[in-house]
Amino acid sequence: SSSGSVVTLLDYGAGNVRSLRNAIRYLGFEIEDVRTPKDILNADRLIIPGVGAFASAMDVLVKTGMDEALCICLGLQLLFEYSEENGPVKGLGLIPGVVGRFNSSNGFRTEILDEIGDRHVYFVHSYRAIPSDDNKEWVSSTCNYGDDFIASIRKGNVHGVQFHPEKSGGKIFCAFNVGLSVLRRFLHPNSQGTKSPTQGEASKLAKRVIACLDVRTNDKGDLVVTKGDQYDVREQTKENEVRNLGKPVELSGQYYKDGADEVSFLSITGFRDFPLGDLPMLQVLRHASQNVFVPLTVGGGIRDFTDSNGRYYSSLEVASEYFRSGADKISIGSDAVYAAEEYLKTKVKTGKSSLEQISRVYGNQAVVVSIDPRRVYVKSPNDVKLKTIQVTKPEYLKQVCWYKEEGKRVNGGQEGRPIGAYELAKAVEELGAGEILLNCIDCDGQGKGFDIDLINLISDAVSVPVIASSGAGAVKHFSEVFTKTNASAALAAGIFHRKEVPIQSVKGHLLKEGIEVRI
Ligand code: 1PR
Repeated sequence: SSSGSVVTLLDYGAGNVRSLRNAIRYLGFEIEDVRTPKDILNADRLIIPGVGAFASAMDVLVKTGMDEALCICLGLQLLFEYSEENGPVKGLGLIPGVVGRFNSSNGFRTEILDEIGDRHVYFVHSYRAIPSDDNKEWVSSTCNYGDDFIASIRKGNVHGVQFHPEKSGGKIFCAFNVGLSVLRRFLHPNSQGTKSPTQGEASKLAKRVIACLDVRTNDKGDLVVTKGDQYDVREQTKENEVRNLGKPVELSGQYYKDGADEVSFLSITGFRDFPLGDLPMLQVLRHASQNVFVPLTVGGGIRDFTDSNGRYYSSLEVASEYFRSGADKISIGSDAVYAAEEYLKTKVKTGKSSLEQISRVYGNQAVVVSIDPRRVYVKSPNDVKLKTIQVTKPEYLKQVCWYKEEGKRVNGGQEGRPIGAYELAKAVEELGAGEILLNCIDCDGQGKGFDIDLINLISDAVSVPVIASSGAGAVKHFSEVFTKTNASAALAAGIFHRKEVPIQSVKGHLLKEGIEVRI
């Protein structure tokens, strides 16, 4: 190979680097992995992915001696002096400033961003670096999320972006892919691109539309996308077969082309036996990540396992295998319920739950907790110790209910737990969840709209982003959830699988209603 088409990649073993590799190859480059610090010094173009958690990344860089090589040539956050994430942890110290936790965009002045214009890029991070007098010569763009944070840096031939170029996919096959343009401009510094006329306009954080694929094996042993009514996925026929709505890889590719901001795969039988034995699901991720350049989340069965030979696998190993196979985020259901129950009982964070461990190594932003509540009506708020609400839905007006967690699966059935969605959400946030996927069993598959009461209850209680899920049946349900609640994303399954409402129509409708979305 001529060195002109080679990119050197420093893969320090955290997060989803597979998608970045796919994107670089897609742009026609070959990848050489850094094996020794020398490879860094010899590199023409070096890419350091920024995925994962600060402390674990620095740990690897220091142990392998890469940190010193990196200080000579040069993920954005690692370049700063310190991070508060699991810390303070010392960074590479190239840029003055500290990376802290969070409590859209303007003024670009770096040419790798020249083609972005007013389009959206994809940020997924719980910590951020703040612009200051000390680092202003580095800062090339900032964004606002509560306060101003650094979106990109640039000095000489060093570029850093806080967002994920490989995941900021516009429509790759037809129009323009924002994220790939950033990567391309870094890799070919002199490439010409058309400048967008509307550069530099401030924009808000866009609301996300997420397509969800509930995946399981059917009775013939094939992995299929299925969909339940209030979580019952079997057809109401004599055969009682598992409803089959298509193939996971094909459908995820379709949803990406249709403009989904993210795609989630939930393995709903939770790999009853052994998740790493569930190779088809890992294959699904590997194949999907070749063509889908928006974030992929995978959930189901993330917990500690002992296989039939007595070998123990930690939930962290299970999650790592998903990240290596192309997942950007993992989603935990049942195991997070256990962890929250234990935490509420003892008030002690052991650091040992899957939720705590995975968020420590891969960062909070990579860990979603899926909550699966069902309404329980009571006569008065005094009847339960848990948080109750007055229902505002016309058919149940003024009744009092609480939301019982039912996602916990035992022998394939559902077992309710004596914990409310509200208490669960607050506990998992403290334990490290970076995002909450809020389902509602009553609304699932009903097409009558999201449970606005529930979504308000939870999104007002936590400061992490909440994904509203269950019940979408028409475009108006999406604008309703975004105008009446603080949800930052809305997820749907059935209407997309049955092709009743294409994702483009949802986005078109939201735009018309004045709601910011990525087009
Ligand atoms: O407990 O960590 O093994 O994770 C299991 C995961 O599987 C959880 O995320 C749980 O939500 C999910 N799950 C378990 N059983 C079912 C089921 O359907 N029988 N599916 C299930 C969850 C619900 C949503 C659905 C929305 C939107 N699926 O994801 O996609 O309700 O549907 P709609 O737009 O058609 O209304 P663990």
